[in-house]
Amino acid sequence: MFGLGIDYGRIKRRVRACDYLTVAQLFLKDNFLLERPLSFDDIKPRLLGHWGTCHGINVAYANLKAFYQNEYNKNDDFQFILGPGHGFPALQANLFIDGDLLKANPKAKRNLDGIKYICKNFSWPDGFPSHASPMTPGVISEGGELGYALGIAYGAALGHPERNIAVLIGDGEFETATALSSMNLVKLFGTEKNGKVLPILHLNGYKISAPTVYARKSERELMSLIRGFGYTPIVVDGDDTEGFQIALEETRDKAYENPFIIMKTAKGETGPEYVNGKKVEGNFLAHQIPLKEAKTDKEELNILENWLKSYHFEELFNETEGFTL
Ligand SMILES: Cc1ncc(C[n+]2csc(CCOP(=O)(O)OP(=O)(O)O)c2C)c(N)n1
Repeated sequence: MFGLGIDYGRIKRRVRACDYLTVAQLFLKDNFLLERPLSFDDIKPRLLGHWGTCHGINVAYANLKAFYQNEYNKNDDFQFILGPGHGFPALQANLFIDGDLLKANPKAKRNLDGIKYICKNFSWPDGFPSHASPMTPGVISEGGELGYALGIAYGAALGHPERNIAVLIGDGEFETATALSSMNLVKLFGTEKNGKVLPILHLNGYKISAPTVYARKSERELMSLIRGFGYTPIVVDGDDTEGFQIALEETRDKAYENPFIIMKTAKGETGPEYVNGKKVEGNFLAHQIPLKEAKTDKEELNILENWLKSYHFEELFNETEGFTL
């Protein structure tokens, strides 16, 4: 399906590849392409990280990347600021797939050795940290302490009319005083001397252990709140790739003054639905590691294997051709 010069299927394939690489970074220390049945020995000894926010990051990044590569916008580029820096493995997957990580790190080759390297070294002493950090190419906001992403985005756009800054804000992060007060910056912007800031609120409904306030508001209430700050809210469903691309197109339309995207996903989407009888996908239990006992519990290991297989990574990468997105 092509429209706006964009291959929607390619965006979806890219999201699948990045989701796979995200889960592989969280869990695997071996058997990265699932060439044999997954065993306890393939699982990292200490499972760290945050899965729940990652699929949404992969969706937002893939859509932005495709939008800025389409034939109308290819002379432009975007800078991505990630509020929930705990979703680092997703950001890393995107930087890896695009070859941006390779520019900063010669070991991150876009082949099986590179996949091994990013997976083994995620959240590892002397390797990559668990959160976005200054060693991550392009990162100017760590996101470990939530709330600053929007303010940093305006700072980066200040005096740089050529910049397009897309900033992903968690709905939990959006409850902080810092994020909310940064919403007022839109009133100080908008001159020709500054770049464009596109906030994308990641409405996945949950923070660490509870629903977010914004998920408990009606869509009408949330949109009115955002309008009240001086933005034009545009709601997109993360699964609707065509809708996402149309929304990005609308952000270019003068009729949409100060566009603000609300991106809806289910927390932990594409991950396990239930573990030990408890709802995980679309619940706060997806926030960190959904299968904590995967190294010792056969049932959890099986769920992990099926989860990884569900992305059909073999259709997206092979050792001879590399990525075939
Ligand atoms: C200022 C601050 N308060 C609390 C935390 C602890 N914390 C880490 S992740 C998280 C939940 C974040 O929720 P959200 O912003 O919605 O991100 P997502 O659900 O996409 O992970 C919280 C509260 C933090 N990192 N920073």
